[in-house]
Amino acid sequence: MGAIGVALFLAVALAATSGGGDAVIVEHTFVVSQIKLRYLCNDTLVTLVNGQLPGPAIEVTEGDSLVVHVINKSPSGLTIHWHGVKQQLNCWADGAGMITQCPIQPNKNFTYRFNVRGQEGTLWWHAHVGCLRATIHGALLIRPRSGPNSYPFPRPHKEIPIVIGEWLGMDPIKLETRIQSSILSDEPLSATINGKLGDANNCSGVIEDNYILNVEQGKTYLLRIVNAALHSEYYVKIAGHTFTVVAADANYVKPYTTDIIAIAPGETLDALLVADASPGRYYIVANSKSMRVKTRGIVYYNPSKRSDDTQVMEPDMPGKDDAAASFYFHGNLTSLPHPLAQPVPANVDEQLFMAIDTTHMCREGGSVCGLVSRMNNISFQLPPRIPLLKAHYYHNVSSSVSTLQEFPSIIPPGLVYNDGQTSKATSVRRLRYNTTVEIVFQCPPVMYSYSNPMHLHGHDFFVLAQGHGKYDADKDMQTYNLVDPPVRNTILVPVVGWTVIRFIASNPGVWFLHCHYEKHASSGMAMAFMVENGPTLDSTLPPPPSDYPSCDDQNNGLEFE
Ligand SMILES: *[C@@H]1O[C@H](CO)[C@@H](O)[C@H](O)[C@H]1NC(C)=O
Ligand SMILES: *[C@@H]1O[C@H](CO)[C@@H](O)[C@H](O)[C@H]1NC(C)=O
Ligand SMILES: *[C@@H]1O[C@H](CO)[C@@H](O)[C@H](O)[C@H]1NC(C)=O
Ligand SMILES: *[C@@H]1O[C@H](CO)[C@@H](O)[C@H](O)[C@H]1NC(C)=O
Ligand SMILES: *[C@@H]1O[C@H](CO)[C@@H](O)[C@H](O)[C@H]1NC(C)=O
Ligand SMILES: *[C@@H]1O[C@H](CO)[C@@H](O)[C@H](O)[C@H]1NC(C)=O
Ligand SMILES: *[C@@H]1O[C@H](CO)[C@@H](O)[C@H](O)[C@H]1NC(C)=O
Ligand SMILES: [Cu+2]
Repeated sequence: MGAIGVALFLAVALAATSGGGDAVIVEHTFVVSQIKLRYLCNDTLVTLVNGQLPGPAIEVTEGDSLVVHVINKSPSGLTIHWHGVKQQLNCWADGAGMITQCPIQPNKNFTYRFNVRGQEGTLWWHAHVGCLRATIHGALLIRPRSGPNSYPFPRPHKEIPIVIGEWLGMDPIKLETRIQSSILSDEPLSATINGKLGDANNCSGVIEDNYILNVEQGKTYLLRIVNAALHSEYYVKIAGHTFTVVAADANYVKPYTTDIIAIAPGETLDALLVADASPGRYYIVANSKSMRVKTRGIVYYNPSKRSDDTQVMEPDMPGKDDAAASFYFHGNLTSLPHPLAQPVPANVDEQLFMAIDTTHMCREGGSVCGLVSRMNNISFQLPPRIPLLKAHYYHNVSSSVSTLQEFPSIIPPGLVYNDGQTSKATSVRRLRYNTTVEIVFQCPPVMYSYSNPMHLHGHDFFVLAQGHGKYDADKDMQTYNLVDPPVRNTILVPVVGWTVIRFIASNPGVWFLHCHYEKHASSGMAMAFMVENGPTLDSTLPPPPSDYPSCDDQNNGLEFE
């Protein structure tokens, strides 16, 4: 741990003292093991990194290199995905199970090595095998190289990670089996803020701990908010306060002041909180948009002088299934001009229409039922033996991935959703290097539809427009924001609606595109882009690292057929 401490100290010291400095190597060791946690009067065995929930927050300065040693002492195979990190020419370190690598098997190690370049703000890391990310996740904070005075907003007094999670009351490994065998009614027992359930939960008279945020009156705090939950979008409010959102998915946005934050699984937000209310106690509440679960913590003013008998102020929350606040929240974000920002590509090389849906289906006369999710009528299946990236690198995808299918570019209008047969396949789409891709995501334009947080690995994208109902090119193209669209890696496609994104496929490798609701992803709402090499050495994917996990000894961790 000594070396880790020194590396962290150096990174922080450089940022704080000089307005600038050299990139350093930030090193961490993640020991993954099963630990019993006691919540709601029950000891529950869960898989954790370094015994922590959430796992350790990683702090770097833009341009630093990260070295993370993962030592797997748990009984399941796993990978760690660095959610939102672009991994330019480094797809091998993306950590998507069976897409970029085989899981790190029990009693094996693997070291992730990557740079964090051209990105500032909040990202996160999580396991990317089955449901393990329910308890294996943490924040990744990226500060500007030229110091905290170069934030494009007033320098905050403190920076506070706020990780929203869900307490399932069981090991996520068990949950996975339950999803596969279509026990779909499982809801989390509670939501969590930084691992705390909060005082709205109790069992046998024992009240759960609150997450406590101590503030000094008049000071400004930068909340670095991550939705690490498996199942739901959350609304976040603090009684008596507003937020100023300044970044989303590690891209700056024009300051947007709001009393409510909407954050879907996979999304991250940076928001300023000014402690400008009268001294007292205020609940910070995170409510699921679609389920009954919630959690709350407390914002304490001047805690040294606090008297605990003051009433805690509560915010008014939107009702269950209120989708409007989320639609408007997402629609109100615009990008901020900044040296790290890229121009919006004006011309599109390839336009893809992606119909995303999920349905409960029974086979064999109703005896086998389960959730089936699809993109353009194909339910994604992970390759069973060889990770796609490895097959791609050695140019033998078609011979080594028997479940392969080309992802269809367009679905005939009117034929988007059906309750009949669905093919299961490893659907991939090849893209020539530097192709500008535009995607229209369409959720079912029918009642009982779901929103879907779609996440693309290895690239950020411009969010050009969103709308309700069925996408209509003639009409809806007029609404594209080509001036200051927000740049993200995850976007919530609204319920009964659509979203249009655009990106340049400038990173050779295999990049997963999937819904960040666990039930949707594990039942097939996914596909992968295979981005070819460019003409030069600096547009060519290098060979795999020497300790790239082997798949030969694979024995568990991946239940997908
Ligand atoms: C504790 O776990 C047991 C067994 O899983 C379950 O029956 C019980 O309802 C749980 N109690 C609480 C308070 O969650
Ligand atoms: C994994 O890391 C641990 C701790 O650093 C070390 O003792 C062990 O030898 C490593 N195992 C392998 C297979 O590299
Ligand atoms: C415990 O929870 C129940 C159900 O949510 C609630 O009615 C009760 O008031 C709570 N008790 C305490 C002491 O908070
Ligand atoms: C921004 O939010 C307001 C309500 O808070 C809403 O009326 C407006 O339509 C939103 N703008 C967009 C572009 O979604
Ligand atoms: C794929 O290519 C690699 C490297 O050339 C080779 O070792 C492997 O046997 C090939 N697999 C198949 C199924 O062709
Ligand atoms: C969806 O795929 C199934 C199985 O391949 C096929 O039978 C069906 O016609 C397809 N439906 C549409 C709308 O394309
Ligand atoms: C890729 O696109 C970038 C910017 O659009 C351009 O500078 C570069 O030359 C292109 N590379 C190739 C190989 O086309
Ligand atoms: Cu989904």
